[in-house]
Amino acid sequence: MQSGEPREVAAAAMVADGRLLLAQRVAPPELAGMWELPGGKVEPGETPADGLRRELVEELGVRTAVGGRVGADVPLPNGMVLRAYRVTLLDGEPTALEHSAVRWVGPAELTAADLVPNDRAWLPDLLAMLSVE
Ligand code: DCM
Repeated sequence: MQSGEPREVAAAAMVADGRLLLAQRVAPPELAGMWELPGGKVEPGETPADGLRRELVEELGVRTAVGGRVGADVPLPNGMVLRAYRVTLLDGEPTALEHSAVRWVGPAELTAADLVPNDRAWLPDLLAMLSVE
């Protein structure tokens, strides 16, 4: 267990062909139907990259490579911290195994998307990422 560090939720900023992958949440009720960067809780003993790669297998059925951070830390009400990472798709087509849908979005669709409030904070960073792809 990393002492002194809050537990982390790691989220994937996965970009391919100038588009970003969004996934539609099914729960909790107040977030259901909204779109997020897929990911989840890093387990004790996992690095954030390990945890994120595992979550992306479970949620999307894809093999990925995890790169550097995108955007700022987002403190979560439960004392955890949410962090986004650049992710590259290595193998597979992202499939909504635990979400209601997934879709690839360009800058205009991303700006218009009904993002979960935590992820909306990253919008400028995500748009910058898309514009340099
Ligand atoms: N979360 C978020 N944005 C993401 C991924 C997760 O705000 N892109 C939040 C929702 C939950 C917590 O992190 O408060 C844990 O995520 P999950 O419920 O998906 O395990």
